[in-house]
Amino acid sequence: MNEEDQDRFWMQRALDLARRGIGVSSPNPAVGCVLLDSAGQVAGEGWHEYDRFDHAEVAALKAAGGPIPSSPFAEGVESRAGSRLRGGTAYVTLEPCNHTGRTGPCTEALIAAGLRRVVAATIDPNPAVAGHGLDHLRGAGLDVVLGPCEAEARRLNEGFACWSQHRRPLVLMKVAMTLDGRIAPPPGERPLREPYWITGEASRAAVQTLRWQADAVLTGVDTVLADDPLLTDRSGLRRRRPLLRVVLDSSLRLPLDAKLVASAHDDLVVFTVSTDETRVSALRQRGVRVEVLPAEAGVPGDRSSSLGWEAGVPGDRSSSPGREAGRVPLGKVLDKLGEEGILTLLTETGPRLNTALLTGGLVDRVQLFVSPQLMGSSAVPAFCLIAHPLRMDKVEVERYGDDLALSSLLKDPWPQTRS
Ligand code: AOF
Ligand code: ZN
Repeated sequence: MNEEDQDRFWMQRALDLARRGIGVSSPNPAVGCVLLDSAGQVAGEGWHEYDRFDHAEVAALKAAGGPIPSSPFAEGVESRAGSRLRGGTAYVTLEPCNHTGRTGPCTEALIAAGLRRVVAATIDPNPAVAGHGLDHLRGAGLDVVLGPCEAEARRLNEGFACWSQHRRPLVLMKVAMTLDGRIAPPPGERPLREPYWITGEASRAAVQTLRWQADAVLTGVDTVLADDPLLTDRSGLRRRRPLLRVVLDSSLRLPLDAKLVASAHDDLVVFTVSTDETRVSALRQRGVRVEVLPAEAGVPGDRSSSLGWEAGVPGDRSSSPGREAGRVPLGKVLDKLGEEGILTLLTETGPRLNTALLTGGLVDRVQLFVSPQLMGSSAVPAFCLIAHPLRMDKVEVERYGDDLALSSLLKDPWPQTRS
């Protein structure tokens, strides 16, 4: 194996370790690290979990040689792990940090261990690091290689890349639809207040995985009225914070007996522009967090009522009071979720909100689950009138039973420059 192949081989191992951090590293990135000694043998492995504080590099150094005092790094590493690692190589899925946050700089720990070479899959998009970690290692005389398995490493931390630069979550729009772009039969031809499944079981299990990977899930009150969803993470996989369930409800139509409300446990937030104190306090009494935002005027492209499928939908705009009060400002919702350390927001909504999010240019990645069936034009569409046609690029295609899943990045959150 030449050196490039070896670098990719060990980086794949580091990526496997990094994946152990999914669900437990946010609001930090999921990072993995493999340390080789000078003979090319694995000396230590580690990954980052937020509650354990240690970054992947420090976790691996500890695995290689026992505990490392957080400060000063040099002493601890030198005495315990240093001899074995001298002349060795570190494989890290993200550029090592060189700043002091909750923990000390990983660059110093690696240098102190006597490593000769550091291979990083990608730069750290955090503006506090962004290339400086690698510069610091080079300055200390280490060989630095950047780029093996970069695409995979970036795919793993898209949410972190978005949030660390813009303090807004990455928006992942999930839609489960028919081949003709429908998400439910015409209103009146299905029982209301229970979910209607378009896709098969395998796709639905994949959606549970998406919820596990996300910090929050967003829906609109229309979807709650139609489906009465629970929106919990039932993947059974480990996570450190409950999935935050977010409902946009401009005029507070969320029924008090909705499953979402009944199951609220510090994990349900409703964003509204309504100042109806009675509704607000009824929800708050049931453990629902209600955030009242200033209203935004109508969203461009949201002119769906002429399409016909809305007749009979609960809360149809023509008959519902409070609609004219304006819309929940989507950008402000994202800012607020960003402040709370939400890195990835999964959306599972209906046509109006899907359209508003797309038209507002707020969607970063789309994931469409397509079921091989046709429902016809009277069924509920996934999208309303879209101002600018959307074309997916570099599509990842997966198959779940008879369904197809198409995933595509609309806006790459990663900085384009390499250090
Ligand atoms: C690494 N290795 O395993 C991780 C890194 O507050 P702190 O000290 O935990 O620092 C958090 C920042 O460190 C985070 O924003 C990101 O830039 C970087 N994460 N860096 O070298 C790791 N998780
Ligand atoms: Zn670090």
